[in-house]
Amino acid sequence: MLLEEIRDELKRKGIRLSRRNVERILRALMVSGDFWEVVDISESTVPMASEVVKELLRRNLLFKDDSENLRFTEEGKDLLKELNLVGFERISCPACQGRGIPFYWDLDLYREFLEFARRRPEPVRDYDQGSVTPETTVSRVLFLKDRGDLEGKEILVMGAEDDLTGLAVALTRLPKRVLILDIDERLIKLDNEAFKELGIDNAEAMVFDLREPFPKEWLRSFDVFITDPPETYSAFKAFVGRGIASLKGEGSAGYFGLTLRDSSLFRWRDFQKSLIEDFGVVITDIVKNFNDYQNWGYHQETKASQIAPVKKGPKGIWYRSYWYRVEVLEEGKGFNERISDEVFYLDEEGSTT
Ligand code: SPD
Repeated sequence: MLLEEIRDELKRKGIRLSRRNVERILRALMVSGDFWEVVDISESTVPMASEVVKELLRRNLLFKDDSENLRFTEEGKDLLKELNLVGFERISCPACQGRGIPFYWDLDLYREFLEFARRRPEPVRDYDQGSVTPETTVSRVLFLKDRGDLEGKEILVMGAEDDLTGLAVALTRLPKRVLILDIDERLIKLDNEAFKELGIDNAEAMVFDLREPFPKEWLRSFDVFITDPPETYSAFKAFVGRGIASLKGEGSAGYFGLTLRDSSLFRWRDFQKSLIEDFGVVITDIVKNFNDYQNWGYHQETKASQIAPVKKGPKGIWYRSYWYRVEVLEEGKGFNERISDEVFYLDEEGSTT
């Protein structure tokens, strides 16, 4: 009953969640007292985990110790027994960190990428930056290779170039052409300097705001797109819809990350529906926690930090996303309208920008 009671209480506050979300948060709290680790383990949005924890504190089932760790009270422990819940256990392959793709499969690529990743500028809040680890970026490239989406392909990388995925793709020297678009000119400069230094002449980076429609020459022109959209619906449409509009057609593929830290499974259902019904693609892969994000310096300024039930920030990696691959079957139906929606980075589920 408690799971449903908490779910209903939070729903009244406008938070979309299911009883399984509450169960996952309780199971995470059984193995960690660190709020950010609990968000990670339970795969919750920050508003969801914050409100569930606050409700458990209010009901005297949890308390905060002197180091701001969350602990069950005796009453809380009795309840866990009653609910017959077991603490969460992370079971994933230590060799590939659960990605199914070992980043060290191509050590030369990894080492060369690290050289350039050292030049990466600090993340900017205005563009919701927070880059993935170098191991993640290299694994993304190897994932493309594994799926036959790298060699001889024309590849478009859209936004999130703080991850330097476009640079890493180009470093393989395997695609036919790489075009990188990002709003942040610091990253565009870094990429173009790297291509010049290395004599890579089939890759180019350009400043572009993905809220704007693509010019004709980018439509139906690429075999593969890669992106990592902010999690609002308008950003999803702008990034993924435009990506699909850029694809040549049957057999072309798209890659992007979707997180559960800034969006709920309810929104994932909308995204997935949109992929199939609006964009006409099939989802071929969804790899859990493929993308690990390094903490960003502006955390204290974010809504996530303000609504958290604890003042202390995250220690280790807590923000992850799933890696999606979609493929065009007969014909993709992309989206190429201007997006003027102000709610591009933040909405009721998102909080880390
Ligand atoms: N603001 C935190 C960093 C977020 C990076 N973007 C993740 C997008 C997932 N689709």
